[in-house]
Amino acid sequence: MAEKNEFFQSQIVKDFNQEIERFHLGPLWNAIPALMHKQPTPQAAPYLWKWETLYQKLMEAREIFTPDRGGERRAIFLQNPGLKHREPWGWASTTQTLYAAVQLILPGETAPSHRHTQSALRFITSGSGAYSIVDGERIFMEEGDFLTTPGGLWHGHGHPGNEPMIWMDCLDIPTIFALGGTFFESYPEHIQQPEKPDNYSINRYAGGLVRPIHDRTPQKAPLGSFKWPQTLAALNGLSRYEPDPYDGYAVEFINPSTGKTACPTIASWMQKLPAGFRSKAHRHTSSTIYHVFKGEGCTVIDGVRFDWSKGDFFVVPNWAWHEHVASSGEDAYLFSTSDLPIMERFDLQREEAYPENNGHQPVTDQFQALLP
Ligand code: GTQ
Repeated sequence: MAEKNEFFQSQIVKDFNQEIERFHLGPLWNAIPALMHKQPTPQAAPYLWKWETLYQKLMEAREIFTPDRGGERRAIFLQNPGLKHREPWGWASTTQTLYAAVQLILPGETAPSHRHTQSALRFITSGSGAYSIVDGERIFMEEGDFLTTPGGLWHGHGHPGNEPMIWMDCLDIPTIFALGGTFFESYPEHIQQPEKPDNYSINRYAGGLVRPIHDRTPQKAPLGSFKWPQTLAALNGLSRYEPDPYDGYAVEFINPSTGKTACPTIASWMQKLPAGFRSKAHRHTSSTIYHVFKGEGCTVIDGVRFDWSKGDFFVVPNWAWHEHVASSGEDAYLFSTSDLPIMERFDLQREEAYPENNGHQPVTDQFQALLP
């Protein structure tokens, strides 16, 4: 082995590699260990953004950027430090495949309607009174609601209410960029006008998974928004029984006309970790972005402890060991999104339980989050 390595570092090989580079050719013999490794070696770093930091930066952006000055939306994205080298703009990668941002809209503002091939979803972190107009339906938003805008649908936002609103966006921007499938189009007018009654799909699907009689044909987004009280009721029902050893009590948002993920490329869950709950560790090829909706606790990722509290965001990269702990004082609620549907479509999804120490990793370090 040592001899082999020496050979691949030898002058004759180096010279040859350099020679073919001129012709835009590459030497597989040197590249293969880095490109075809035994198992995933994520380039995304485990990372955590404190709410205090995100909130302060949004408040600074509030004065500087307004939707009518261009830029479409007042959104600040979470750039994974391990993926900054991607050009341009780090592909706005929060994980290798997904983008996440926080967006602020003020009373009286509108964000123009547009459509793109990227799929989007939103989770409302604070405030109420604004709407998203998706495919001609104004969907009013409140804390804890989950909204989906699958690729190709016109969407804009408006805020007739009276308090600032903040939500999380998650899109498959890095994936669509890598695949070369990006299309973007502005609506011919500033913002689309309602073509359906307000909250139409929410009202029609108020029974949860019971669907209206003629909705038997699969649609992209038959239900545009999943209201928090319904999600909570589902979690409360689930909480009467044993928790999942890795995720506590978790429900997945699904498209009621297909039974598949609410967004075709992004899976999303709300999960409750009861006070004092400690999960076991596992890892999977899908990567996850978490938002702490309520409560506090920590997640151990590859042996490093990430402490979190309400409002924080953190990333578990693909194939990273992870386990969650909720503080003893109160239940924790985590909203999360992942590229599971992408991995499943490429037949890449794999999962492994942490094999030692009754499923718990030794903790070797603690993450120091940046504060404003
Ligand atoms: O609100 O439609 O963070 O189109 C990125 C792209 C938000 C949005 C983002 C978008 C939006």
